[in-house]
Amino acid sequence: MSSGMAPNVRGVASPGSRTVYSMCGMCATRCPIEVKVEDGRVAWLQGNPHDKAMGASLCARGAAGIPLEYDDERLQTPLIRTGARGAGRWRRASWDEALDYIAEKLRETIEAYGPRGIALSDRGGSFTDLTKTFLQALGSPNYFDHDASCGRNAHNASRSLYGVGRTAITFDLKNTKHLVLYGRNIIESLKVKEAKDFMAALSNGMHCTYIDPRASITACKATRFWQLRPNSDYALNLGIIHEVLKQEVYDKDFVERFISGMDALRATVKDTTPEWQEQHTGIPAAEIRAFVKEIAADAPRVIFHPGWMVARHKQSFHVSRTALILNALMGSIEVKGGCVIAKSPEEVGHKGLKKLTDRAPKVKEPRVDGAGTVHPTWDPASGILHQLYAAMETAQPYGIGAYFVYRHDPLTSMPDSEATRQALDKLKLLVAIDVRYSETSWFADVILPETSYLERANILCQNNGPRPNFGMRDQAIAPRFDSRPAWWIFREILQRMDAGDALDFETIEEIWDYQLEGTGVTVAQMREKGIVSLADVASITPRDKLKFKTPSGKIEIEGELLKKAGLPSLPPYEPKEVPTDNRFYLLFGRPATLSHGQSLNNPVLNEIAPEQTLWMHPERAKPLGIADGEEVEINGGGRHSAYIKVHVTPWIHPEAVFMLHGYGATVPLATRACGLGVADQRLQHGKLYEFDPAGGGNAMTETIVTVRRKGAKQ
Ligand SMILES: Nc1nc2c(c(=O)[nH]1)N[C@H]1C(S)=C(S)[C@@H](COP(=O)(O)OP(=O)(O)OC[C@H]3O[C@@H](n4cnc5c(=O)[nH]c(N)nc54)[C@H](O)[C@@H]3O)O[C@H]1N2
Ligand SMILES: Nc1nc2c(c(=O)[nH]1)N[C@H]1C(S)=C(S)[C@@H](COP(=O)(O)OP(=O)(O)OC[C@H]3O[C@@H](n4cnc5c(=O)[nH]c(N)nc54)[C@H](O)[C@@H]3O)O[C@H]1N2
Ligand code: SF4
Ligand SMILES: [Mo]
Repeated sequence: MSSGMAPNVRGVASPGSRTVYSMCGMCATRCPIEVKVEDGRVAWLQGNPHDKAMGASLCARGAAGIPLEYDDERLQTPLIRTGARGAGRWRRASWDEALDYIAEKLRETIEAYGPRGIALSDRGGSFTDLTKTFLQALGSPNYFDHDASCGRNAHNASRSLYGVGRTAITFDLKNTKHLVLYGRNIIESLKVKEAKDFMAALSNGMHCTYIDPRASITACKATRFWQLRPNSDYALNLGIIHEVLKQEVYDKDFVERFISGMDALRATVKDTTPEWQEQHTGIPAAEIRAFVKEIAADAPRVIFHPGWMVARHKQSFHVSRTALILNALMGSIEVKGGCVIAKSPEEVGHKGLKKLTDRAPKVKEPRVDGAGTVHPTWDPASGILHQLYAAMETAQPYGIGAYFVYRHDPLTSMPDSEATRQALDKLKLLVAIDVRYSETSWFADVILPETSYLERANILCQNNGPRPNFGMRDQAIAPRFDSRPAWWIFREILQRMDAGDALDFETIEEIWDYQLEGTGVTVAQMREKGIVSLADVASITPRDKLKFKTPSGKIEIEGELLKKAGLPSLPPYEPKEVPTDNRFYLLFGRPATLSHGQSLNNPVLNEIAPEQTLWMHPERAKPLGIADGEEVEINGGGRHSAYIKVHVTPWIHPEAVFMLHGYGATVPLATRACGLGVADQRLQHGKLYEFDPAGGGNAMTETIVTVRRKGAKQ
């Protein structure tokens, strides 16, 4: 089995042409796609036209799936480390060798720490039924997703108010009249369908208020742009809520029937006037008053987007929370052009997919990060990743010996790579399952190559939403290298560990049959269009039937979770330090053509990648003697220094500098990306264990860096 195809993984090398419906894998949005295959090669990729919102569109990254497929600079065979961790010395291994090696180390881990000493993190989302089953079968509760450095604060904020996570609140952008975005750079940091709906809505006259310390492309499209001070959005929202209550433009019927805790809200915003917020955010009080009149006229078709992590600081949870409260005040919940709570198949009269996790015994051990117990506001379903690393460091509350990173690159995605590396180095076993050489895989003990998204099939996924559906990633072509799909890899490890039969399937079709049991949907139907929609029209619950999934059935401004956690439901705004001299907040973001750190080695995306520069306001550049286009030294926490070209522009707030994320890779085998640009995560010194206590997410935008001319004195 050391080379060629594993007997139970299909080879698809048939001559002639065919069309396969599948899912893009160039970012975690996983858009539905149509793949044209000619003589066993991918000839064309486009959006799946059977999904109306998608049409044939793809973004630049999606279209660059073909150059990734035919690039040889990706993982080709299992590798076992021979030198020191991170030194880049490897030996090629057969799958049997690599998997036996892993099983042996897992047994050592179990002996030292018990099964709970095994952890896994992945990219969250549609396919986690597989990874959760794998861990559950091994007997460990320690499944994590990537989200502590992404949208966790928004997620946990949503749970605390509405009783459902962030992805369960969807936005009817097409029909909205006013969209409010807090650093949600919707057309650069994009999802294809959402970006299309946004552009269509703008053409139909939608207002868009965009709030960001820097002007992104979305700012250029918006009807109003507020360049607020970094990390001050909570003050802004308290100011807006004050004015909404004062002008009495909230939906009184909705508030009366569906919100609990209005007294606490009134008390919190009593003095947070538009003038008060102006002191903190820099946004003129008169603008707040005008804005509130405008949204009152547009209500209830008004959406305050709770963001992804607006903007990744210690009160982010409350920024998202107050944005979600504003939606409730405007009565924009479960209305056309507002926020629609996602429906499960069961809620629209269908059976959902059968879960693989039901095939493994439940795990009773407590989670190592205390999510859901020590930290009641943190969703235990996927935890808070940095606390896993804290446990690797301290062996508290218990030790962690083995860690799988699957479709996840923490050395790029967690702040302070040095601290992350230090924690990972405590492990007995670090396994990376990836398709290319990530920073984390280079530091791992074993690298397992997964077949690319065009060469493999995944388990089916269930997408809850206004119109829930089942989606399929199907195999389009035969693998080019000695790689395997994830379901096969996890199955093989469980078999070597005698860990039950939860994943004992011979083919992906067998898994699909199991998942579809009782749904009335067949594999053939799934293959026909790639998606099976379970509702003809978007399901919006009428007000007289509306009930929220919280203990009280209402939107809970004061709820049990925060109370249990001993945290205030509406804390006062905490003003942040104002950095002066050569100190700046380091803000970051992404361009439309790159996905995090994974795209820069793609032959085409590398060619069109924007030059990474450091945006700086002229008022701050001048006293430092820094001119536009000059190379400067940027330093994070006095530890990590790098050189970067400055872009002097008034479109960044004077207190901050901004740079693109995803640069500064160090793996020599990824020759196009290696050494290109600066890694913001390495400048975020000390931020691995700094987080929002209520949401758990990392406080990355509180990073302060120093900047000086090359050769200037510190
Ligand atoms: N400093 C800083 N940190 C950040 C951010 C930032 O802007 N700045 N952004 C944050 C955000 S929003 C997020 S979501 C996270 C993202 O962090 P990650 O989830 O770690 O990043 P990704 O690039 O999505 O993908 C992770 C890995 O999946 C691999 N991969 C891609 N396709 C496949 C596949 O088909 N199979 C397998 N097995 N692996 C695959 C990629 O090669 C990559 O190594 O980073 C966060 N961290
Ligand atoms: N092209 C592309 N698209 C993507 C991704 C990708 O990697 N590439 N990743 C996907 C993922 S995983 C995610 S999470 C989303 C991320 O989507 P977003 O969160 O919308 O995107 P970012 O680019 O991380 O950040 C957007 C803006 O936040 C601003 N910001 C920084 N500090 C503050 C602040 O204090 N207040 C406010 N209001 N704004 C602030 C930054 O200046 C930046 O312009 O994008 C998704 N789409
Ligand atoms: S947004 Fe672009 S890269 Fe991401 S899944 Fe969709 S098409 Fe692919
Ligand atoms: Mo993200």
